Amino acid sequence: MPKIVILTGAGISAESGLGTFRDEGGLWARHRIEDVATPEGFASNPQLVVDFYNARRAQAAEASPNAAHAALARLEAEMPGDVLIVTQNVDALHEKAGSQNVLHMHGALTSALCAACEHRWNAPLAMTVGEACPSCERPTARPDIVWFGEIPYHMEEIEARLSEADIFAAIGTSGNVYPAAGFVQAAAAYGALTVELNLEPSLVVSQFDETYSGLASETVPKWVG
Ligand code: BV8
Repeated sequence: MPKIVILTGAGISAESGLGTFRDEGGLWARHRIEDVATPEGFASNPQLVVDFYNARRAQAAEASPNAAHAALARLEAEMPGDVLIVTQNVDALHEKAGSQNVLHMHGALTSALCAACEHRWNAPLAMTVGEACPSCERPTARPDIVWFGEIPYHMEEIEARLSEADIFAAIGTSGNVYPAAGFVQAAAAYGALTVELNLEPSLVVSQFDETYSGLASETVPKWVG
């Protein structure tokens, strides 16, 4: 059975009603990245950042997976152990669709992190500034999100799985953000077949062997077969 690594981005959740980042009216259109997705932004205005993620957490909690998430869950069920989803998304739509092998390289809205002792716990729907860590009791709770300038999670495992991949697919991502946008180059160097499924060509489309343009809810079920 081929080993498949699938990178997903905000575009796979767009048809579930969750905003993307760089499309018209996307999340970054309403907020400067520096203000809401950097440690400096959190340090200078924690309330703005906590409110930003509380709003997204509430929206994500209400969102349902779409046919693209469902198709990937079916693929994993048909090939147990051979499919890994590496998502840049912080929503839980892959898990809601039934996927079990999911790595959140940019963190997760459902998780809170203690900036002092690195304890993690299930985030309340609405976090507050200066919330106490349930472990060390210091007022150092923050969203468990990888901000710009911070090191993405699971990088060693991701790199190991890319080196073994027979197929690497990128779904719903613009190829703006590294190191995720560099995964296609790594997978190709290891000999994987590389496939992009996106509404429009990404910034790294030229590095893919195959590309399928269109809505993820249509292209992904067709690709999965
Ligand atoms: C790091 C937080 C060091 C959570 C996010 C070169 C090398 C290394 C680093 C850098 C580099 N150059 C610059 C950097 C630094 C920086 C970076 O990449 N900056 C960019 C802006 C230039 N990277 C970092 O800081 C990263 N850390 O590099 O540490 C390091 C490196 C390697 C190893 C060890 C240490 C940390 C980056 C993480 C930042 N956090 N999010 C949150 O708020 O959500 S990034 C943010 O962008 C989200 O996570 C999001 O998922 C991600 C990527 O965006 P996309 O998912 O692609 O979303 P976007 O809107 O851009 O695109 C949507 C796409 O979907 C579009 O193409 C659209 O056409 C398509 N689409 C829309 N609708 C549909 C659709 N497709 C199909 N169907 C549809 N219906």
